[in-house]
Amino acid sequence: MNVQELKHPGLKKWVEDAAALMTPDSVEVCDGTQAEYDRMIKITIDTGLATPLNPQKLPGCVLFRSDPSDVARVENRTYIASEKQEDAGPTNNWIDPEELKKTMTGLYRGSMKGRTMYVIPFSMGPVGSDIAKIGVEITDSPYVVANMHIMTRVGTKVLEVLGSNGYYVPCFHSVGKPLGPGEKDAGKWPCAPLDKKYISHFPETREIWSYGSGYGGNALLGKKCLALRIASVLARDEGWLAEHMLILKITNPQGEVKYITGAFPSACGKTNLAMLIPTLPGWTVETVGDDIAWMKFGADGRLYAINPEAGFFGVAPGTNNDSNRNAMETIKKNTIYTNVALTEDKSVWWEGIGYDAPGKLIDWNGNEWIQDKGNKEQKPAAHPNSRFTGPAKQCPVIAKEWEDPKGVPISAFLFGGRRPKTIPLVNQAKSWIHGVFMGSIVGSEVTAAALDLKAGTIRRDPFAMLPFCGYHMGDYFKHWIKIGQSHDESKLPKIFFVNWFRKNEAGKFIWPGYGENSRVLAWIFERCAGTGKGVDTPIGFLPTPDAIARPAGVSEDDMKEILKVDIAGWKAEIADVRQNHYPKFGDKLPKELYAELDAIEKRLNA
Ligand code: TSX
Ligand code: MN
Repeated sequence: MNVQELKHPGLKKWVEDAAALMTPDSVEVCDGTQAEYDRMIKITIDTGLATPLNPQKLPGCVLFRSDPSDVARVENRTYIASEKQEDAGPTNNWIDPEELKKTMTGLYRGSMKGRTMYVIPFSMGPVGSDIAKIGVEITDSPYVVANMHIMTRVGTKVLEVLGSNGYYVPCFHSVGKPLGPGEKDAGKWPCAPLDKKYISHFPETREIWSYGSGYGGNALLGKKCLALRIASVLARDEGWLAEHMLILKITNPQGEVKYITGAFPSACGKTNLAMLIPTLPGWTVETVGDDIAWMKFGADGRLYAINPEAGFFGVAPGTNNDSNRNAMETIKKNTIYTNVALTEDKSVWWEGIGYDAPGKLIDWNGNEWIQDKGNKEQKPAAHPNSRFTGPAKQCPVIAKEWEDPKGVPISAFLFGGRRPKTIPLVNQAKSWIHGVFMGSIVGSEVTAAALDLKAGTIRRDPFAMLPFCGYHMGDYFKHWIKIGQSHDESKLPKIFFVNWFRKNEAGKFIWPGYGENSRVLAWIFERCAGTGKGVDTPIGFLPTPDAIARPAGVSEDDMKEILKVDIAGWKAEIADVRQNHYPKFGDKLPKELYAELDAIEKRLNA
């Protein structure tokens, strides 16, 4: 479709103005068809950016290798350009919006020369759902178009809902690599150097401007930029929740169903939990979403969640048939792989795929790679942040209601992190405000894989939203508190803190995790149903010793250890929150949370 055919005058003008600035060779409006997807993939193969994979083993799959400088989200180049700096808060980068637009307009001038400008109308959430939002992304990357086809709902059906004057979030994206006459990408991933990359959000005008990166959340603007950073602002203003949460459906042996959402910092296995295969007989877990939940109140006073996405953009390394068989099944066809290793028979391999490298590989840099298990220094064949982009509908356990436009009613919120000590296996908040407190102190052990000097320390990531909140985190906490104050608490989800990552003195994991987590989910289900047995403690409700059946390999003493209140550990936790964590948010940290801190401390001292 061409620009002249657009029936929305505002959208047409916005596209024309963008084209005048970015001067692409041509402009195309995406229709969302399979033919369009296939054409995008063909273009990337013809320019040497994509490698088709073995059609017998991985039908409809391709592999991309990005530039080594363009492999992850760039937090230090991500901006919340609110009018006032205090509205972005101390945990976001801020630039005056006028100044930032001036700088970026300069960068966008002529940035699409030699390329096609694609206009992608997309819906976050089922097309036409009351909870869904429409965005339009302008991009010069066919890789982005193809990924957006999988991750969102794209095309003509979205333009139909938009009509001639519907609202959309405008999103600019350019890889920032104009082409000279006759120049081609010729196998080189296009992007701009780090100091020219900008991932910018304008919360008052609800605009997203991205420049210089073609990778993941920097470039697929529906995901972190729209569905979290901009949506969190909309949610604050409109009284709903846009959260970094998985959504799962759990069914007990009697066939009763509950829906649970959960927020976890990165590297805690959120996607694995969303697709978990229960070890508990008779229970089933199905997937509604693995990353983002948008939740609004229904007429019945309950909170209903939709997954705004249509696919999974998951980390490949560590994904295998034991950690996540359902993800492995999902990505066997029609999947885009980025920065994983290529095998001789044109299949894929990554560290932690569950078997040794089958012969000579091409690593994510495009170099020959032969596995040397004796060499601890060997660089990985797949980049640690390599990804698959797979359609959610291909997940064997996708819940039948995953695209229900009214969403699914949520019974419980989970918060969790990697906490080797102190934090018990599961702990239920005593009240909404206590749960908000739990969310506000979420933290996770920094793993060695992050190549971080702070490995072994706890990094706090409240609500797993620190990199994804489009406004001041203190105001975000206040928004959660207000939700509790303005709704019937008996209808709100119950809040739980979970920790699959407790270690013993020898540094070994005590809890087997994965499918065995179904034992914990079952207790949470029963607590929501009013049948689960719990004991009231200073830190919340813990399961009674017999409430969670012990899995094989976990001794009675182990179970006691991970379900007790570690008074000294909690006192240290409280002190750390008071001295090091809450002060980060300045005077916008709600007084209700300090009161909660005081109350827990008092109970621990009693
Ligand atoms: O995803 C994980 N989950 C959630 C699963 C539904 N992981 C992987 C985290 C990195 C992404 C886990 N790792 C989990 C877990 O529950 N638990 C652990 C820790 C662990 C690792 C290995 C073992 C046990 C626990 N293996 C053996 O005991 C043999
Ligand atoms: Mn995420």
